[in-house]
Amino acid sequence: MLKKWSAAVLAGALAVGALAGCGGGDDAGSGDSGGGGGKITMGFSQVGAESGWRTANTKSIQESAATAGIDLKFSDAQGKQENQIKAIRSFIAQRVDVIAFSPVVESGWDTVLKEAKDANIPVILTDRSVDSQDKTLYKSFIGSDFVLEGKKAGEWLVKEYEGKPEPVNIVELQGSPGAAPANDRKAGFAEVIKADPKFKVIASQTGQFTRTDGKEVMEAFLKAHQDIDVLYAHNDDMGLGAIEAIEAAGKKPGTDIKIITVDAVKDGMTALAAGKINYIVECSPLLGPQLMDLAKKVKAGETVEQRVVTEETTFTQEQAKAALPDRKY
Ligand code: GZL
Repeated sequence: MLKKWSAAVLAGALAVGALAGCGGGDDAGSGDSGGGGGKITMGFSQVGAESGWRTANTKSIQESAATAGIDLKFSDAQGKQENQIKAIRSFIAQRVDVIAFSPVVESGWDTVLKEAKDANIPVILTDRSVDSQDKTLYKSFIGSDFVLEGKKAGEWLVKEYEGKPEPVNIVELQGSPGAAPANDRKAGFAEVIKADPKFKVIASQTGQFTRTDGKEVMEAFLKAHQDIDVLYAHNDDMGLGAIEAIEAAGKKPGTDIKIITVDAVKDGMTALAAGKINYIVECSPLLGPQLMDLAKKVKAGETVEQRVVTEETTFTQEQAKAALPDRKY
């Protein structure tokens, strides 16, 4: 008798387990593995690990996925578009529930995004956008307005040199070639300073968003130009590398050469508080929580905003001193 009873219990237990598995399993037909109340799986392709901002952004994505109970498949593209395309194709093959990525460059995404759309896997862009004309290729883009960031940098410079007639010679350290923040921060800054011909960009070159390249390019700028008044660097890391070059050349960063950067990571804010940088335009890397909320809404079939602009501000030296103690990154 006992044997028959235990067999029935075992059969029942197996049936329940199987049902629970169906809810969390992946139904290859629709690619819907979250609909049955199962864990959402997100494939995320990250640009790389080029800067302090990127490190903080990766931390935000990974911690937010864990908090949201989302199973994160994370891939580091090491700055290469072909690696991101490979990762997205792998996520499609694995039939993840949602794909999110920060496009290393703006162009060349339509083919692989169409493959994700044909596989019925929603895509969310985070941090950087793409120049695809077909807005149905992604559900939402969450990130900063980089043109506005460039304009804020230009507006500070215009105010700083108000009433001073002499020419203002500017050198510019651009972000990585083809990247939306590099293109847009350059455009926004140029748009503002073109109002007054005294502002002259005498040299502009990519520093790849890294300290190492920022230092090397600034060394070259200093060798070629004795009359540099201002450095505009598209991120803190290149500005920090440039500070090393400026000091090695016997000049005082923030005094002999005024410096404007973008990001507001801790090392940048520390240099700003010390007067080695003069102004920082913030670009928040803490996109994780909003990305995970968007992923859950997209997976639940809810309509989401196609464009989510992140909140950010600007910092002077005094503001940096006040903000540093509470800085999260
Ligand atoms: C901006 C981000 C940029 C940062 C850099 O959203 O894409 O890339 O400004 C980072 O520090 O390397």
